[in-house]
Amino acid sequence: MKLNNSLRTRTSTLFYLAATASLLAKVGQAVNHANFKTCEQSAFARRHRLFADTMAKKVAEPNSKNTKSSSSSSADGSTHPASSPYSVIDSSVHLDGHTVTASVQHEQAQVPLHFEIAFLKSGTVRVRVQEVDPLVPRYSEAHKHILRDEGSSLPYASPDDIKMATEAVNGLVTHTVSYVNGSSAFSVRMTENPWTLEYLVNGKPTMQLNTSGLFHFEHLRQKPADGDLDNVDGGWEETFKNWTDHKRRGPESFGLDINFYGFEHVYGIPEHTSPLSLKDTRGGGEGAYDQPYRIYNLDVFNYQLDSPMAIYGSLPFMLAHNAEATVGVFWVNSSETWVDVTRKLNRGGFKQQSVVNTHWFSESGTMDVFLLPGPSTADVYRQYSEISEQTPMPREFALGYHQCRWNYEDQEDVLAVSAKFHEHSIPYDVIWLDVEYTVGKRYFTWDYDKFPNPLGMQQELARNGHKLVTISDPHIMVDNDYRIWKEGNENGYFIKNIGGLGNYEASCWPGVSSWVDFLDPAASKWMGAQYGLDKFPESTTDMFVWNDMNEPAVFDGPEHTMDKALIQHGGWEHRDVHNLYGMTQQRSTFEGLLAREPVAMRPFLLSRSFYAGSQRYGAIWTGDNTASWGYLRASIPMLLSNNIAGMHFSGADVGGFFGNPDPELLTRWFQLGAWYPFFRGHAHFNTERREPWIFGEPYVSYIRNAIRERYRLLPHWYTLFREASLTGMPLIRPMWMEFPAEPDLFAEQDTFMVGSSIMVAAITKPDTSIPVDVLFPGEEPWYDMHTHVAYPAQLTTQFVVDLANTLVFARGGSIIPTREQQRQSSAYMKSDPFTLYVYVDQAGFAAGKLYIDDGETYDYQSGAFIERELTFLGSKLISRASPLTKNTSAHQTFVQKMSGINVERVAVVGLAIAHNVAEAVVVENGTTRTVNVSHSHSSKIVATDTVSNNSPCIVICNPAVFIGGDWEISF
Ligand code: NBV
Repeated sequence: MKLNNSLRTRTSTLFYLAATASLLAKVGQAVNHANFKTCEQSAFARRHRLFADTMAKKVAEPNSKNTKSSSSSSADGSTHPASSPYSVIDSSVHLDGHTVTASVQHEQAQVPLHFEIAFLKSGTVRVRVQEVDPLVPRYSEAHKHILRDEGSSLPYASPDDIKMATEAVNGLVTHTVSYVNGSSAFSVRMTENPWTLEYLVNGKPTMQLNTSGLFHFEHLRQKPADGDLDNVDGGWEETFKNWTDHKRRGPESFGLDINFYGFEHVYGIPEHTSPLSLKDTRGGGEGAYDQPYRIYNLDVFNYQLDSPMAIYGSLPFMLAHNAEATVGVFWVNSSETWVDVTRKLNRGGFKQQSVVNTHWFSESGTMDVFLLPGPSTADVYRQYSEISEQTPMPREFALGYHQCRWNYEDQEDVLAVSAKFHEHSIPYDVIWLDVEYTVGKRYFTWDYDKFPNPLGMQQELARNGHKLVTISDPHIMVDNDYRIWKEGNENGYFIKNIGGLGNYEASCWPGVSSWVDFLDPAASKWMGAQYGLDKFPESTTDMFVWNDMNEPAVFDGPEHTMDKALIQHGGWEHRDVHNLYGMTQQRSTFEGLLAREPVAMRPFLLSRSFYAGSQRYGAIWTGDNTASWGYLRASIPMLLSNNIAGMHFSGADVGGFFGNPDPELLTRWFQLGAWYPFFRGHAHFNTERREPWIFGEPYVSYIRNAIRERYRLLPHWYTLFREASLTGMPLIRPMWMEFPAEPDLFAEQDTFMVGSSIMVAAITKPDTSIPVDVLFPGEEPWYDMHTHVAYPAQLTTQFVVDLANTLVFARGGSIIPTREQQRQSSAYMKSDPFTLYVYVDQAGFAAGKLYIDDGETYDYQSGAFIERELTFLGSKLISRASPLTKNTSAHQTFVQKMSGINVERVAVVGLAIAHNVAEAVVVENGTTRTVNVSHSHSSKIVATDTVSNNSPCIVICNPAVFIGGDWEISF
């Protein structure tokens, strides 16, 4: 059925004009802080901070009345003041299989709490707490949405490997639960009175719980009669601006301190604009914050840089790192959460070490926290992958460049932009349509005045290997003539008003709208089905999806989102599940896209909001940034933090959403964006056009080079996704992750790694005459990837980088696969040959991987992939199948399909060998042949220092070895 423009209602148009005008007025302004709560304005958060203050005072005055305070000693002699009103009820500690249970009680409350402390196979410890007998059920299903297999079959340790011993240590009854796994010994020491928990790895304390005494659990209670309602500090109701939040269950929050002993740096818990190494949030020195990091998905217009404010997405996963170890914390809860960070640095003290104190508090639900012991970063991600699914293999085209704008006006505009890319020989994969393609923001409709032939448009794009993405938001316009609203209403698929009766209605883009309740499996399935080819008019399998505004953004709601007391599926309040909203929409879209084709193809979708678990469904981006150097620079720690937390496939709007970038900024943004896992240019409708060619020469050439570099390295990116999908390792990594024992790198955020073999030193300041310092870490040489000039490790070098250049270095010891032929889109590169760059280390060694599959189906799960391990030593390059190769018929068919796809070039960089080598010997399939070798030296030097070590580069010309076979090339 074709919906025509008569469906555009007055409400929608008027509303839209008003909203647009007010937006335009605001662009360029700072965030309106008054619209968002501070910690002091969020009643439960305020209570937890007050509690923390009280406890801190008690520690300072240990002899004050009513204080249960004592000091316990750690294995290495460190002491921690434990002062807490909570203690274990006598004889309640039991070891039952892999779980220790205990009942814990506040010194004044008569409501016992049930604690479960369990070991998982890899050494991860899970701590869960709620009332022994809750008055009414708490929301305890967050893990079902977040964890692997809905958290139902986590790999717990075998009970035989777990032992518990009880003894008195310094007068405190202490239970030590030990678990040995391979060469690592894990133990948890729990004191009874007060209750504390310390996690030791190989005898060393790492994470400590409640050693600052901040564990605080607001047990559920009867609501007093209205007249007697004792609304202690916002427990039953609180007001923010014009909104009053009536809490039907009263106060039900909880908080806990998790202290990282021996650490100075913590990372993660996106999405914030804070630096990579998280700043202190209380009592810190200059530049520290005075607010905790907030974990509450919000549409924050004009978000501020260098702030702990919540923005669109979040993921409560934190890492702590020191030169010896990395450990992690995963806080599984879907309600509003805050995290305070304070550090005590103690670098020289006898037996005293630095500690990072973190204080976590959530508004509702149950306490469910995982402690991941590491000790290496790879171990932490292995442990994380045990409980949380990792990023799956994406659709290959999604790694190419995406061109977006609010809005490409009409069909002609879309096709003209596409043609311009071809005219300028700039590859791109996807062109995007923002809200204006619809009839009055009714998703799943087309405005046929602007897009008279959407099918023809998609076919035209597809002919050149391009895809289309259309936007689809979760707010559904209230309109009885709009099929989606009508069906959703008839079936009760929308979020309900407070009290549970009637659809919640509020304003968003289309005007008065209702919101799909994705928590309801039937609603989720129904909405997902709208992406079916039979449902979404004129859609094709080359069309993909963008879910925006899914925090959810509500124009006239508290903090621009939903009232917490609204009712969702199962009778739960929105309060309990707020942070899941975006993720559940992503899940619905993902499942809908998956179901739309007879043969499952990997979906691609982009979401603005995210939460733990979102990584399973697609990419996210950092929302509405601004065209300024500050936002360019901030994109690095933001995307690194996402990657640290497991939300790998992320990007920032290239060019900046608001405002107009000048040519220098735009060029630098493309040069950096080419290294974002998700690479998309986007702009607000009120900005001037800034597609790659708009500023003419020389900029268009610089931008072309940046995009082309992305395409050359697509094989490397795809191989990195393979690694992430198997191991959970970030795609882009902070420097410390690859060089964990170099403290100078622990806070580094202008330079980052792409996988383990490429270092990008971002240029995020204007004025090309200002030198950029690069520290080359590790022990092996680094090679400028454009010039092949080598830089020795442990040297800081200054570079003056003109706008044509970027600073990208390959790590000595790595092999990086590329495809050098430039095409219109990644689709046309599928049969192209590969080039292998071998960057040798000091010993003349290098290793790398290459992973290839069909880039679109799930056949790789049955073995339809090629995964090669490449090793270079002593002037010989060897290709062998990775041990993960499955010799199934699917594998054989795929290998057969790939036959003829060869290595067209091997470039060995940095190997000092005789220059008279003229040929190489290729051994493949039992036959031997010789091929030509050429030599080159880099000539271009961008460092200001004189560099004498131009690296030799030996190029083996067209060895023509099969990319999927065993072979050796030597010279
Ligand atoms: O759909 C319009 C925009 C979109 O372009 C942007 O990327 C999103 O972050 N959307 C927000 C809604 C309104 C923004 C002012």
